[in-house]
Amino acid sequence: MSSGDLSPEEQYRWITKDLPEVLNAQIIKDVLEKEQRHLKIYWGTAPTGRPHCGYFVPMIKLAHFLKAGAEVIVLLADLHAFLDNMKAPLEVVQHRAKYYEFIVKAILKSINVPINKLKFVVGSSYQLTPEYTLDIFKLANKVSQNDAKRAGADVVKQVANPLLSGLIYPLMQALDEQHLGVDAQFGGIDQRKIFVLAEENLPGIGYKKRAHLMNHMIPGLGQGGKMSASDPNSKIDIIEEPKNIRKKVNSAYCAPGDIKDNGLIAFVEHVIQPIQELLADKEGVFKFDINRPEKYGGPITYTSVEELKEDFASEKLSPVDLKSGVADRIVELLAPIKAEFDATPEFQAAEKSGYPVATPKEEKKVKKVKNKGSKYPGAGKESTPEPVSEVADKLEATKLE
Ligand code: STL
Repeated sequence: MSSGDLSPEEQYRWITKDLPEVLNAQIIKDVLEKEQRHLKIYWGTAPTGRPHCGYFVPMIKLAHFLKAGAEVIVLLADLHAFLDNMKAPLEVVQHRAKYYEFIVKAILKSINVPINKLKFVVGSSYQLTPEYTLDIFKLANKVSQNDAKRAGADVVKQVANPLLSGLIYPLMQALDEQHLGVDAQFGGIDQRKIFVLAEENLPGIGYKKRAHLMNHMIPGLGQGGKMSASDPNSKIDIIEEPKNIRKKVNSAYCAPGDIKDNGLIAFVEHVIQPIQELLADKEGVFKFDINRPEKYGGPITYTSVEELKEDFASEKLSPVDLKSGVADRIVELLAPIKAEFDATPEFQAAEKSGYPVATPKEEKKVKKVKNKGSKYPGAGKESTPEPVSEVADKLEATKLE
């Protein structure tokens, strides 16, 4: 993928390709056309749960930015993961950040994206400095509680008794643009309210307004397109065994003839097709084989997403056959990433420490201690208290490193 020699117009086209919305596009155009330099852009992610197949969607855009010659930063927002209702406890968040870095690199490598112009920054590496802290306070004197609350409404987990951390979260995300020194921030369209808060308030504390690039949100595999943490079948982890991939795709919600409320079709449109385009380095490329059994019409090949959608809408293509085609493609997509995981002990270690398996608490049979008085055999022996060192270790583990 060559990049340095693209015209400003070509760079702009790659940067904004397939995006549903761009705010302050002029800022980007000015960098490319007037300043004649490459764009500096960041994408933030909070290292919370295990990354799933939805991660391909932002990765495809990072590939476009890199193709345009942009300098791209991935912000591993560890403190945001903590501030969002402690989705990542402080003891494990650093391991999760490392795991996310391995995943992002492995995905990009698997789709042939050169990553030499990609930088990773861990949020806490600069968010705990006096300068950044003072900026939080300055912004806290400009933004109303209501506006901060509303800005986070689509991003911060909504709970019955909302914590103060949910108000700090959007302020910090706005400040990240300044402290990372970028021209633009990229994220899902769910980030829109935070992006607007940043645009409206950074100038008030003496910083410039940035451009914002927003991407589609693709639905998960559950009904109503929900990706739910409580339904493990609604999302496929990036590191997943082929057997489980097929099982999850097979259990996906997929009503015959309905192309709207269909996570599998969205995945074909927003992941499989754009990846084929990137790999072929040619726009519009698409080849989708379905190994349909002879008795249902035999193998079939689609060469456009439109054609596939039409056949599904008219029920010429059945849910079972769509599922089998999508499962084959996902197995192919994830194979090189799983291979990299299996070959890299540090990658495995980050996963193991980031997502420790909750060992079920040993069911200790609590014996009812009958008061037999002090004369029965064995009287006088105290029960063994927990060693002090273990208690201290537990306390230590809850402190910030
Ligand atoms: C999530 C899920 C998601 C996006 C984010 C978090 C974004 C976090 C973030 C944090 C700080 C920034 C920018 C983005 O400066 O889809 O849990």
